[in-house]
Amino acid sequence: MKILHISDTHLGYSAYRKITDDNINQREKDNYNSFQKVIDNAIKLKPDIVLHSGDLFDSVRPNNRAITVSIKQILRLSKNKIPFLIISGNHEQPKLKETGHIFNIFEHIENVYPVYNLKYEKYDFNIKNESITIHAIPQTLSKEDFINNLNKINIDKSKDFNILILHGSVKGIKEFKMNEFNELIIPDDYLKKKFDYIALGHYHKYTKISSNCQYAGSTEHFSFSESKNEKGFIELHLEKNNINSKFIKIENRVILDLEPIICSNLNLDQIMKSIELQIREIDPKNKIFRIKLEKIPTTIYRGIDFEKIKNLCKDATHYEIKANIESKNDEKIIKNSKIDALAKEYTYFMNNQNLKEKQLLLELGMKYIERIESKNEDK
Ligand SMILES: [Mn+2]
Repeated sequence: MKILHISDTHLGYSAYRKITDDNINQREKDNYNSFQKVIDNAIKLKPDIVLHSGDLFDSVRPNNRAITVSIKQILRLSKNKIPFLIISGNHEQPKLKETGHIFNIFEHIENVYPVYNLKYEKYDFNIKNESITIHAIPQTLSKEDFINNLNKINIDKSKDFNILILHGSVKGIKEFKMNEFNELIIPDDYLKKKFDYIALGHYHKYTKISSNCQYAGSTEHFSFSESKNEKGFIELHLEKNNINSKFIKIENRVILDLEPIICSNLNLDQIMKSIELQIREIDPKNKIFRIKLEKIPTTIYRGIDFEKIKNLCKDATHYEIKANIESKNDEKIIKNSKIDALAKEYTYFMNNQNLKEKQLLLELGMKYIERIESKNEDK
């Protein structure tokens, strides 16, 4: 039996300011393309089942484009009679039941099995004379609920295969935490149970915990910290007492977190040269990258020719400069040129407005700018 395991597609995610010719956020569009590539692969590989281990959408209320893309791609599987089973992840799970769940739109689509009712559900399939049970737990409202549901699962020994699908981080392994307030913790002893395969979602890096327990990872890079990870999905071959799996990589837009330039013993000219060299080496066209300046004194930072850098990077999809500034009184300041640019623009705009509440709006606006723009920092 052939199964594809995909995860964390986060449809509706957007980032940075670059927009496409049709006025869509470039990163939002990139992410739709990555999802489409995965479905293209699925159609080509003709698996018996496709599993999605959560965070199909980036938010509880995805925008209309994200919904349209999801339906369009999932219908391709449906029309090819490939069962698609998906559990809800923490990103798309509303905190209140009354909100209603976006996965409701997948009800009544043939061959699509959305699991989002806050509790354990079990699905049986018979495929080419082999039987399989999929034990699925979606995002629950509390950590206790999650454990209670885990305890309800019994492996069905009458079936050829039993698969478990979950969305959460593995207990005791700090690396798998995404540091989100509602993430669920999977007890590690649970992963030793005799499932033929455990399909995990939530952690964005493809990770083989054991031969039969894997994170598929996300299908797109969602932060600089993921820039070194390959993105794709898992192809599984299940045979009696034998599982074979391979990771299938998809091509995404290039994202680079460049090696930091240690500035403490360099003068302004040398720093500018190092920056220029880094930019030339990567060829910025259509790429996303971050330049990092470490230990740069305030006085030198002020002299950086940001206009020149902007010009060298004009074909990039996005670039930013993160500077760890060292001031005289040893105070550490982290500057981000991107935040600076928007903040300056906003301050200039506000100062030219004739409004009574100018000062208040200026302060509020700056707070929002910092909050939004630092969202993708340091991840
Ligand atoms: Mn998640």
